[in-house]
Amino acid sequence: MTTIEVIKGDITKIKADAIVNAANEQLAGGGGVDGAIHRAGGPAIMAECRQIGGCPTGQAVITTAGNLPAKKVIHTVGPIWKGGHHREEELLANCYKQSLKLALVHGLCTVAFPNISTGVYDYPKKEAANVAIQTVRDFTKENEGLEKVIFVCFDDENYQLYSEHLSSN
Ligand code: AR6
Repeated sequence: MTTIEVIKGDITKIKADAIVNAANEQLAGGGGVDGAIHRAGGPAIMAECRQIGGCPTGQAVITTAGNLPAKKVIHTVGPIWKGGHHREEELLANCYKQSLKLALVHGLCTVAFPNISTGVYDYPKKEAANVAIQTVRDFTKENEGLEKVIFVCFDDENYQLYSEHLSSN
């Protein structure tokens, strides 16, 4: 059984086997959680991102976590919200699935996610929370080996959405 938890806070402070970054296709760094992870983790993370070169939307890659308390950073690229008819839901679900697959391949048992695509990429928060929770639940039912998945919410709105969803069913 995998425990699924929600907490409010800064993902760079989380001591999980892997934390997930909401990156862009160039793995070029940026604002939001991506900026926070690179700032706190130091240049070793960007050095590996440059070597990898990029990541398509809905896929995931893994690097060192540099100076962070986590062991690894999994970088995934969420979809930019374009109204909902551009495979956004499928692509966002893929982010969660591919990140968890990569964690399992690397023997990482605790994984912390930010609320991918709900910042600059503008995915509606409620819909994104539904996709994230459903996808993680399905994946952890079908795959053994993950001890804990933590949804790390930075803003009150996301924290409330996740708390309500996880406690109601
Ligand atoms: N810890 C946890 N969550 C955070 C943190 C933090 N330290 N900081 C922000 N968030 P965003 P996106 C939340 O914009 O929408 C970047 O420039 C934030 O409240 O970081 O997937 C990349 O380089 C929001 O709920 O990512 C890409 O170009 C969530 O993280 C682009 O933004 C995601 O917001 C990706 O956009």
